[in-house]
Amino acid sequence: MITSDADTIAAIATAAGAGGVGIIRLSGPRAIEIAAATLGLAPMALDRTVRLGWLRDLEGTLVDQVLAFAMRAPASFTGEDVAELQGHGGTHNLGKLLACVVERGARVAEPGEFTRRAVANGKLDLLRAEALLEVIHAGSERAWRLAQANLSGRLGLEIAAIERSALALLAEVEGWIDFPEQDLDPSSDAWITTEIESLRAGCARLAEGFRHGRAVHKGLTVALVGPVNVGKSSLLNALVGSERALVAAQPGTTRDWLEVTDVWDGVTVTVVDTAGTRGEGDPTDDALEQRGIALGAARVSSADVVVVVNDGAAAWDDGARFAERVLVVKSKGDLAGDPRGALVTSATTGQGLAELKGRVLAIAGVADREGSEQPFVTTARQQALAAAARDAFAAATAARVERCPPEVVAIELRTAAQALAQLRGVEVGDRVLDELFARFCIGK
Ligand SMILES: Nc1nc2c(ncn2[C@@H]2O[C@H](COP(=O)(O)OP(=O)(O)O)[C@@H](O)[C@H]2O)c(=O)[nH]1
Ligand SMILES: [Mg+2]
Repeated sequence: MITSDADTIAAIATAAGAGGVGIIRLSGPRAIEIAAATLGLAPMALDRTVRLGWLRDLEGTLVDQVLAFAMRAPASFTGEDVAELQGHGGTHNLGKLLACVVERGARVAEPGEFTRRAVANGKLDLLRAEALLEVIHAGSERAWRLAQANLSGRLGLEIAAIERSALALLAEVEGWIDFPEQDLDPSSDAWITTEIESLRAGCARLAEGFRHGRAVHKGLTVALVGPVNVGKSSLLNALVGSERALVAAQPGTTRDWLEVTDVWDGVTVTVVDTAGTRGEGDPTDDALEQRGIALGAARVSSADVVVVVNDGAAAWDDGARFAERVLVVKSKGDLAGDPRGALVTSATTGQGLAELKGRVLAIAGVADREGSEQPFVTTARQQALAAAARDAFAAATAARVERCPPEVVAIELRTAAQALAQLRGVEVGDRVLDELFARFCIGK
């Protein structure tokens, strides 16, 4: 990746396709000069005041009428000189505008390069850059709210507070290393162990909250499984409130797997209906149906939650093979049958459907609305570092309990503080940045 800050980068900042307006954004030392030149203006003529003008290519041909303005470093998104040209929307038109700035010396930006420069120039920390990506991609109300909360810096503040406490404890413990003769009464520093434990708990909450963060951000997949005719397709239709899957009294109606995306309590949920399996006495020799069953099985293995549907007529399936991601349901609750402690639902009457949705979200680790007011980590990078800090605090506690020398406790506290600093984006390597910004679109 080219990251020379001497370059002036340019990109179409608005979404592809037809649109009322489209924006070309430039950033770098020549951004304002190049943008001004396309309008036949001197660089000084372009500032925060919006100018209307005709943009021309190098040969002087009129290309489009645009609004233009500039923000001088460091008062811009990237912290560099930035200029924006707002032309008419449309892929072809914006491609023309972009070509006009490229032929004057700008380079087309890499994905996420504007944001990367903002991070490099201290305009945005890494956590907020990650949140920015999530705001752009938010597909549900709660995903959006979580992303905006992290973008506002809430997560960063919590992590910085834990890091500060860790450094304060480290200073205290290092004091004992320097003055070993000062034989302290062990009970007088018991508060240190208590404090380390509370920092460990804070990091543990962050690491475990990843399940919530990920489910809310990416949405979750729920697969309905069970023998033919237990009412899986009916349940899917009832859950999403529309007739998406075919329902029939004859077994083997669902041959393919089918996905329907819905929003449950503000979270995007993809419900997968699978071709039912058949009992031993009734195997299907239909190759198509067998293929459908195999495809469904693959989809089930990657589902976040598996709902095992029993109607009480077929052999009871307790879903134990799905371990903790299973919810067992007794369907057709309007008919007779022993639910054996399973959640009773009925596609006909709507019984148990709200309960099913709530339980699925809980199994996927989604916190209830009150619980979700706290900050959450949302990426694997963040989760790994929160877990590393948690483990280092746990090791520090263990060292205290075992009355290890203060040097040992200090090492663990320093490790925890380093993990937290990296979590905030301090001193992270180029590889981490390359990976992160590659997920951005060009122009952001
Ligand atoms: N009484 C009653 N019948 C149901 C219910 N759900 C499904 N059925 C019936 O059970 C049969 C099989 O349903 P279907 O959804 O196709 O099952 P699938 O093979 O598991 O997808 C159909 O005749 C449905 O009308 C329910 O909640 N109550
Ligand atoms: Mg079906």
